[in-house]
Amino acid sequence: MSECSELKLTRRNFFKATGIAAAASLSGGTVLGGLAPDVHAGVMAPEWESRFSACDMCFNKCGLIARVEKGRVVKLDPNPKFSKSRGMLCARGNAGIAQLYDADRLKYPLLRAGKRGEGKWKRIPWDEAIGLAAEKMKAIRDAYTSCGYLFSAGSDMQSGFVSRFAEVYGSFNVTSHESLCLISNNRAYLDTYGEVPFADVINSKYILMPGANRFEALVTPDSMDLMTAMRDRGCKLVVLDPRYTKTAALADEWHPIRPGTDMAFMLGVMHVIITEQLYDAAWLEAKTFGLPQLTGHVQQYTPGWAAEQCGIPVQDIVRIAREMAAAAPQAMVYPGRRTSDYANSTQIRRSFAIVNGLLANWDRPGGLLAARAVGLKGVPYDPPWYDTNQSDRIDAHMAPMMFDHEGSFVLTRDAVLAAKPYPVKGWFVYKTNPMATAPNRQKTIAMAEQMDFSVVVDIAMTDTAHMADLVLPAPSYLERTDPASGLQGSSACACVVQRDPVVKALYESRPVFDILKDIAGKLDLGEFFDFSIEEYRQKQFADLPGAAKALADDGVYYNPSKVYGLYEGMSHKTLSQKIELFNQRYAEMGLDPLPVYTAPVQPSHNQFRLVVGRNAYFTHGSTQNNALLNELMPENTLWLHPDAAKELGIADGDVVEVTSSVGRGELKASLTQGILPDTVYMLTGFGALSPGLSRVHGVGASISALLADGVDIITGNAAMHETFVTVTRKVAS
Ligand SMILES: Nc1nc2c(c(=O)[nH]1)N[C@H]1C(S)=C(S)[C@@H](COP(=O)(O)OP(=O)(O)OC[C@H]3O[C@@H](n4cnc5c(=O)[nH]c(N)nc54)[C@H](O)[C@@H]3O)O[C@H]1N2
Ligand SMILES: Nc1nc2c(c(=O)[nH]1)N[C@H]1C(S)=C(S)[C@@H](COP(=O)(O)OP(=O)(O)OC[C@H]3O[C@@H](n4cnc5c(=O)[nH]c(N)nc54)[C@H](O)[C@@H]3O)O[C@H]1N2
Ligand code: SF4
Ligand SMILES: [Mo]
Repeated sequence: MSECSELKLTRRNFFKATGIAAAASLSGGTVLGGLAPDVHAGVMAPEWESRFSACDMCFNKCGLIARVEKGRVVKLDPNPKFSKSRGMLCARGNAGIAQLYDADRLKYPLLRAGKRGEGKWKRIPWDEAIGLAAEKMKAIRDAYTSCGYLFSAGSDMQSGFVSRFAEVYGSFNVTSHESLCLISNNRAYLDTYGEVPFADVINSKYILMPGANRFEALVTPDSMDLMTAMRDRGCKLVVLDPRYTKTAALADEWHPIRPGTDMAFMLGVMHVIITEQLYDAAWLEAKTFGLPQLTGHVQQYTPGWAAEQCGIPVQDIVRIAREMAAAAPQAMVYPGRRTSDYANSTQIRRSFAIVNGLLANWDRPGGLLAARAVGLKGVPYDPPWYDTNQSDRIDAHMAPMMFDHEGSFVLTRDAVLAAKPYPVKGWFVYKTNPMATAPNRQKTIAMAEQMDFSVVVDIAMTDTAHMADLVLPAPSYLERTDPASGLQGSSACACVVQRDPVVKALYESRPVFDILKDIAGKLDLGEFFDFSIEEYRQKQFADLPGAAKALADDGVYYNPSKVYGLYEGMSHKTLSQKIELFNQRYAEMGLDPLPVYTAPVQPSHNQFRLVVGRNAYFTHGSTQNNALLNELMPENTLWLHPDAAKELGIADGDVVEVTSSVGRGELKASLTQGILPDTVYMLTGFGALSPGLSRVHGVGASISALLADGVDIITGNAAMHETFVTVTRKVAS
């Protein structure tokens, strides 16, 4: 085991390192205590307490230690025992305190009092709120069947309870952030390797990173490991991105690739590796399926052809292919994460997966690694059967290879708006904000408007809450008990984290588990929520006898296991039981079994392709309103190349109007050489509709109002980069 053993900080060392004189064990998950010696009085007075938790400012769940003084959190620090984040808490993680104590937080249950979206609310007591939610759920089920209610939950340790509730209530209609995020990537890797891999960044010698921005879009441990690998271990990083991101800035090479042409680049790379026979023939023979077909397929895709498509010089494509092959198997095409890009995203990601196959890096140091057993047990239940119900999800079969439990938010929304094949009239939303994060906000507004009743459980009056009927205040991660969650992260060990309250829940906030439990009770479904989260955790730990103690002592539990060679003697979960360069199932279904290139539609003159992407301060649409983080970037701007700006008579700082086929917005222009001349970019999460987000309401432009709602044709993943806009000057700077 590599990295686990590098973490030598023992509990004893930790106390020494932080100068803590003694440890006191306090109830409720307090693990470390600071006892300040009051020598004058001759007594030991407790001054502060430290409590373990896991950050929730994004999905990475970095282990943290909260310092609590007189019942208030005053500082958040990384938990040095939490190896997955390599002892890091990012800017957003540090700003968790500002989220906890933000004046914009929701405080009480609120019932809509004016027209939808008018912003008029009436404070109601919890029992009335629960009674109303249950009554409406019952009425909607009676009128439209259980599938008449849609459940949307974001990335969270309690989101599983929303799915559980939906299932026992009888609705197949559950969506999450994933179809706005990475399902085309998951599809591509599942259909090549039989599972979704983890990148062993720290041990890699050569990383080609197409369309991933690891130094701003933080993913642990990859972001930190990339820096360590480059700085200390001689790893080369080559970034393909139409924008000059922070990752591009720190890379050995940045190639501003034409948007939508990565598959051409990869096919050119395959052509070089195959025609020059730069691969490990014995390994490929033993582990992969379809090399002969791939060899025939890539003959047409010469590096010269690829260069014309993607705009990267032919000599660079050939050189990069040779360099990667020379570094293999400690070389990779970084799989990436968000793939809400193009109509052929699954096939684009298949081309990444296939190059990795040719590099023979599966299950080997510096390559792509299999998930390891974490050991948490599921807590099974037997949902009731409803005789009168729909037979499937509302978006079933709208794309050929959707994920059953997940569907597609964009396709679900289309089906709800068309009321086909059946009406959906209720919406329960937990910890996701599709008004800001799903493309084509007008359609999300229209969907909200046609609901008979919608409930949003959040910590803030987001745009989705703003358009709801009932808004329920949730406690933040520092105030609640969460079930245990298993985390993976290549060589950073398979581990388990959980959350206990660091401070008492503020205002009248209540966790979604309690809300669902109470509603279930009123719908005669109480037996499915007949436990506490602590009891649930005990069941999760049934096969992990040391977990509860490790979590109490260290804030994290590791389940050591082999890192490499997991597939020795094991077959892949694909039809051939090997890595499928040629996908047999796709062939059977009439889909391209090998990636076939189609050039993306180009923007016409004076049009730009709008691309999305994040920065290190903000999580999607949810931390722009954070008091500390908002100071770092109070508004979004439009990245525009100076040549394009000159033609349009736009100067840096001018207010411009941006118009797409679905909406418009106004924001300031930032002129930069760091973007291709036919491409523009802006950050998500600004231009909020809701006055309850006081710092971003009406500030900057909303990208979700501009993005067109195309989908990846195989999975139904949103395809946000298929949006063209025009830009005109409104007001000079
Ligand atoms: N700070 C921060 N970190 C995060 C998150 C966050 O919101 N904030 N979110 C987390 C989540 S959920 C996810 S999914 C990940 C996302 O992680 P990433 O996918 O790495 O994040 P993005 O910023 O979306 O980066 C995508 C990049 O692709 C570029 N791009 C656009 N079109 C093309 C193209 O055709 N080809 C190529 N090669 N590049 C293109 C964009 O300019 C952008 O820089 O980040 C995670 N980490
Ligand atoms: N334009 C554009 N759109 C995108 C992307 C992009 O790069 N650009 N990326 C896509 C990707 S990769 C993803 S994963 C999705 C993510 O999309 P979403 O899941 O919608 O992500 P967030 O905006 O982070 O929404 C999280 C919500 O949870 C709330 N919240 C935070 N903490 C708590 C809590 O403790 N309890 C409760 N109840 N609520 C809480 C926040 O206020 C916020 O409303 O967005 C996608 N949409
Ligand atoms: S990456 Fe940052 S925001 Fe995300 S969990 Fe870790 S510390 Fe929190
Ligand atoms: Mo994501």
